Amino acid sequence: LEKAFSFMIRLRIAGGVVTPKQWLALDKIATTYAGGALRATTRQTFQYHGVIKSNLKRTMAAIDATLLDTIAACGDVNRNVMAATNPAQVGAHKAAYQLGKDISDSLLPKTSAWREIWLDGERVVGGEEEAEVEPVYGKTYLPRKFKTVIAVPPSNEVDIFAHDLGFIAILDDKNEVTGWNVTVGGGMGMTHGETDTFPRTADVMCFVEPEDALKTAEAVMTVQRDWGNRKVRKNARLKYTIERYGLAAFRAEVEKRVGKPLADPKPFTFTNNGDRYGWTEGDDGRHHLTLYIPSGRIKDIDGGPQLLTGLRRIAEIHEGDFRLTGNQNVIIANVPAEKRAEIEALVDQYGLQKGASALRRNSMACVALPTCGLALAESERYLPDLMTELETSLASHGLQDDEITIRMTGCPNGCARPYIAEIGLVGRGPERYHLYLGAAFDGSRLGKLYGEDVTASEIKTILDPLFAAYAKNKQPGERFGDYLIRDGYVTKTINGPDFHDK
Ligand code: SRM
Ligand code: SF4
Repeated sequence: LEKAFSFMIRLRIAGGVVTPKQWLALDKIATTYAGGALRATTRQTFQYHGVIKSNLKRTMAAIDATLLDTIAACGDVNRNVMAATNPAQVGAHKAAYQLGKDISDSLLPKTSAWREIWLDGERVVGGEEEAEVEPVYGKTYLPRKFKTVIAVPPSNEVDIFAHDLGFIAILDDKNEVTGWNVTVGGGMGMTHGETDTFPRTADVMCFVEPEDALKTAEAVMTVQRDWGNRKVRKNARLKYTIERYGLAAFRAEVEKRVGKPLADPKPFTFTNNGDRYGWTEGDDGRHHLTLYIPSGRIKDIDGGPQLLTGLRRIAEIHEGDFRLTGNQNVIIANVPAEKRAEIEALVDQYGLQKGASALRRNSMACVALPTCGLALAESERYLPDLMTELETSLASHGLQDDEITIRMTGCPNGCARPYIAEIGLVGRGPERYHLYLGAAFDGSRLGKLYGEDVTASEIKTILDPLFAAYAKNKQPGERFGDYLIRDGYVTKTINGPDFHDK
């Protein structure tokens, strides 16, 4: 008798765009094989948990039938490419999505192994020859995972500074994209107690014309392929390569591979790294509704919101599309004006838009226990309770409407990008966390360790006086993270190597 193995399956959905037809199929897979839940991730895709071994092939075949797959969703390759979701900026969003899709397609491993393994050996036409050579990855792929994102200011919803490679849209006065600033060397993961590992915010390296963007993406990835550390895995990400060689040498090598000098970055401004909740209207008169999905878990809750059923009902009548955001939320996008009332009625009927506090709207938690084998502490299951306590504390200081980012992870890998949240909590052991403070609200600066091995019950006690001081002393418009630095509670982190300094 074999053990009852169960698996997590992660899809690849470049830019997080899903059609209503795909949504319905993905929902069906969730109800048939994955315990009735879809889990929106911090990288704009879906995971299924609890798929039992005997259903793996059937699940993969059902995913294939939606014209989606799981290729490169894990592994030492270019992972699911994230792109800005704001459908209200129509032209810029299209350009960002297209660049993300192009990069995803061109840096996708060409192997036919996925079809061979999961679809009973069926090979796509020409797949056999393609499988022989991996034109970009070669035989040894990359030293480590590689993550790419596309941002459209003023929103930094994709957290551009947390990724190996990023493109920031530079817009003209009509909101059209004139080119892209290229960022390199961001990343979150580190190991507790090993200061030669650290999160790092990306450098803004150069500006490229639209026609050079794809070539530049490939050049950055192949320099990392060739220069990345293949001996020490914990130092293999691009962020360490940039630290080792220096940005100037890295840029020179990228220019060599692109075949021309690249211009210096152009000015840009981000205002936040969260989502725009509620309804927005695009330049083209279409309507978009961003729903807050607690930790991205789309399921029906007894006596609570019926997220799975409600979104299914909406998918059945929706003529636009759905967009997953990098903050684990869902946008019902491109709703024609005449359909809005019908969608709104379903949103109300299934309780999809229950008012969430400002803190919750700016929160994220990774999966952690019970499914993540690397978790040292709770995250997704604990953050909601902690936030209930913090909401009371914030309200007692009149801060209930202040937007403060809070993120929690069950271990230092940083899957919910906690080091760039104004309140970052990182699991150390059962019910114990490191507390990081002083990150920037727009995701451009890392926090600093403020509370070591803090027990769950101590978190509120530590934060309460800081909220009080912030409420009393903040300057107009000053963010919590900035305030804590100005008043000397924590020192400013520059970009990463100084993250562990006091
Ligand atoms: Fe992650 C590993 C979940 C985004 C950094 N991550 C894992 C694994 C697969 C655990 C494992 O290796 O056994 C987790 C599966 C848990 C489960 O039960 O489902 C896991 N990571 C997630 C997700 C689902 C978190 C979430 O709650 O949404 C996110 C899925 C991403 C996706 O859709 O592709 C997720 N992981 C991230 C991010 C955020 C991002 O990419 O924007 C990071 C930090 C950014 C970065 O990469 O630097 C991240 N995950 C890691 C790391 C540390 C990498 C490093 O450089 O040190 C690991 C462990 C590893 O790679 O060895 C990891
Ligand atoms: Fe698991 Fe750690 Fe990632 Fe959370 S941060 S999902 S505990 S690997």
